[in-house]
Amino acid sequence: MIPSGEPFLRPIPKRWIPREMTTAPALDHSEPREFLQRRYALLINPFYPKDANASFGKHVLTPTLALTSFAATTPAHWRVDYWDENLLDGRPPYNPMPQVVGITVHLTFAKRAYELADWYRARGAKVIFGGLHVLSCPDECAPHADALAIGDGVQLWPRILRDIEANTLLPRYVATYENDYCDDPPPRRSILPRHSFLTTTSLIATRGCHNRCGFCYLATDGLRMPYRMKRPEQIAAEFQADDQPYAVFIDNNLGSRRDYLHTLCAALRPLNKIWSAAVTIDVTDDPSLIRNMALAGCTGVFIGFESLSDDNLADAHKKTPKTADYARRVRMLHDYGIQVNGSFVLGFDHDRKDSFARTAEWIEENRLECATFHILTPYPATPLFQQMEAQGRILHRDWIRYDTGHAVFQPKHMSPEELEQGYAWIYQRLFSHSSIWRRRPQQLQAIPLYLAMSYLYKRSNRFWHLLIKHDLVNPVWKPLVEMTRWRHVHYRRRLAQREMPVGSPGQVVSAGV
Ligand code: B12
Ligand code: SF4
Repeated sequence: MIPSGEPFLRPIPKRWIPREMTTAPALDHSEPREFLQRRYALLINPFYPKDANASFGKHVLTPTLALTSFAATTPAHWRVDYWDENLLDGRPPYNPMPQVVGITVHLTFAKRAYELADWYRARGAKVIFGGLHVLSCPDECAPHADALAIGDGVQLWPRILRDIEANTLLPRYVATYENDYCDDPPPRRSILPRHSFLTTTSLIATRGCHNRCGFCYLATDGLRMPYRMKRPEQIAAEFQADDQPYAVFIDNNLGSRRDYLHTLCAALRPLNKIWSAAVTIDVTDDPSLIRNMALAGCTGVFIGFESLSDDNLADAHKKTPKTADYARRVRMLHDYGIQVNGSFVLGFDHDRKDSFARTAEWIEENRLECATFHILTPYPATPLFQQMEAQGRILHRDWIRYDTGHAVFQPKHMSPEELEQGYAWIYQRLFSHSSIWRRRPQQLQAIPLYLAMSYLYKRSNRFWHLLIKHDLVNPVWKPLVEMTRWRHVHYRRRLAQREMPVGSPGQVVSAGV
């Protein structure tokens, strides 16, 4: 048993972090205007500082689809390029100067997005902003952009480019998420650098979620996102076309409609590939679904347990099974060879100083292969933000620290500093040699791959920036992924022949974001 005071026995030393992971590349303001190339659009994912407590590996697991999804609607007579500042290749290109710069904006990198936008606009490019922060704080974003895309970029991007060509650009474009999702083209993955990620196959089959937790961005005021699904065959075709062994579903909750997930699994099964996805724990209500997921190649799930307190979950309006039943449900996933990356939110109103030790203990007892922690963060325009603001508990609006690694509100039963200390402690505990070992798979043959993946993911922060800079992410990860796929294909053949779950295959590839 972990003593409940352990997280607070001594200050947690600050972890070493390379400069590239904390500081965006400099922009040269004396740079003269370059030749502006008409019908050239540059799409940018801006830099954000990384949290030294968590794995740097997660940032190169799989790319965001924010830019590739609407890039697919770019007319053929336009050139379109992609630049992700987090891949450590320096600042985005400017020679030739793009006619249009499209930037995705989240609150944690809003400041960087504004810097980039101001720089490109001063040199003649038209800057278009889209993304979550544009939706929640349009008035803050507006002065830095020529136009805002509020909502679904897939519908808006071709209109915006048409208006730019006709010189009739409007300051705001709005689209909801209520159209038929099957009509969206597949994301344009060909613009992504293939060596820079564990896999370029980020798939998204559905948008929305049957829940509306008060802290989730899906509860943002003005965001209407009914649950929409693509046809399973569309998703299988995308997976096949990208020619990677492993895909990460970035859906908010792939398990929201169980009938849909059954049919999706049937479409993925013949591919003989592996994948992971975020689902809610209630998928385990239907054991036949878990079996079908395993048969279709699911090696891992990312589950937002959020909290081990039923009171916290009720306050957040999360419809979820009782926490006392979580352990049985985790076992069910493990029995089918599906590893569990648990996501936990720290700092809810019923959390006290002992909740860090209790959470760590539960994770170790139940052998969760991976765990991700988030300090409760009231995102602007969500019910949680409104509630905290009404109670006078918001400490500041420095969005860069709204990254779930900082306490930005006054917790109820501890100080903000104690919350941050508990957060740092729990990561340190779960990334320690002893904790990794305690959570090893029960099957002996699965241990070497588990250890290789755990050490690469959780204990290699000293090296990640080098792997990223030298384009080694995919080459280093690939053998582990291929081995996992190979073992999984054999595992599912055995599983298909039996009624009951069979042992565990190598549970290697980490699912979560
Ligand atoms: C993939 C992903 C990641 C990846 C890549 C992130 C990156 N920026 O490179 C990784 C794993 C690295 C990651 C890390 C983190 N993430 Co993340 N991540 C996601 C995830 C699962 C998918 C994003 C995505 O591709 N969505 C699908 C696209 C198609 O939707 P979209 O982004 O809304 O884009 C559409 C529109 O907004 C619009 N659009 C967007 N940009 C633009 C730009 C233009 C010009 C136009 C015209 C339109 C447009 O068009 C698109 C098509 O409709 C989302 C959850 C989700 N399912 O969306 C969380 C999410 C974005 N992440 C989140 C968080 C909190 C983080 C972390 C801070 C967590 C952590 N503590 O480590 C980190 C750090 C990132 C940071 N500092 O911002 C939160 C953000 C909450 C908020 N309000 O800001 C989300 C929403 C998860 C959640 N449920 O809370 N993440
Ligand atoms: S279950 Fe997850 S994705 Fe769905 S509303 Fe809650 S936090 Fe958001």
